[in-house]
Amino acid sequence: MKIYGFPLSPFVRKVLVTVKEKGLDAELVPSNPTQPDEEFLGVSPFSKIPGFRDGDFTIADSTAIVTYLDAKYPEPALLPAAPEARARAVWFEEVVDTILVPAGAPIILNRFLRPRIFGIEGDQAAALAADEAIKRPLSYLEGVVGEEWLSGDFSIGDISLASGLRTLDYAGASLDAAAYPRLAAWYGRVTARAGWQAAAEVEANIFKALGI
Ligand SMILES: N[C@@H](CCC(=O)N[C@@H](CS)C(=O)NCC(=O)O)C(=O)O
Repeated sequence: MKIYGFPLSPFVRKVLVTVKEKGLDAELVPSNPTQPDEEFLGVSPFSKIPGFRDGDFTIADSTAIVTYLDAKYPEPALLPAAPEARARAVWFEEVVDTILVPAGAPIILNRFLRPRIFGIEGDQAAALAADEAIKRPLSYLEGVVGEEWLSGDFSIGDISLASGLRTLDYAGASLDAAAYPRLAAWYGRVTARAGWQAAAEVEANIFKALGI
């Protein structure tokens, strides 16, 4: 199995954590979506990370990859069987992918990627506006997070949200436990899991190898 991309991307991390939660292994192939090589374009035709290969099968998009992984390697299930729980797990995944991550993207771009990776000044006004923009999805999530997981058993919703929050950590926008205490407690539960820790180790090694 191969995952193409960098785990700074919450979408790449989502796939990596999914693989580890299922007790599987995958090679993480560093791939730059702005400078795609042929192998990467072969699995991700629009040059987005993550791309994925399992034997002869290739697919891109984290949601599509996780859907494949959960069907092919069903234990433990990360898409719940009950219709309501499954729908809510996908809902939380989508809240992160389409609302929280786009709202927080200027924080990553202007406080991490531009100054630390591209060596150019970040747009601080854009980052400050994004600090405000992420409050709405975070407040919503604070209001709905339960005593254990987001949708019954641990699911793709939990993985997706924790992956998004972890990316914000890199830009110094870590979750404020005073403002979001229930979410912070839930994040602690996710990051204590063996699957998360195994993925975090892979991620740390990549960042170390890149000197970041
Ligand atoms: N819906 C896609 C989103 C993938 C995506 O937008 N990845 C970003 C990195 S976080 C990317 O490849 N951006 C490069 C570009 O758009 O050129 C997924 O879930 O995989």
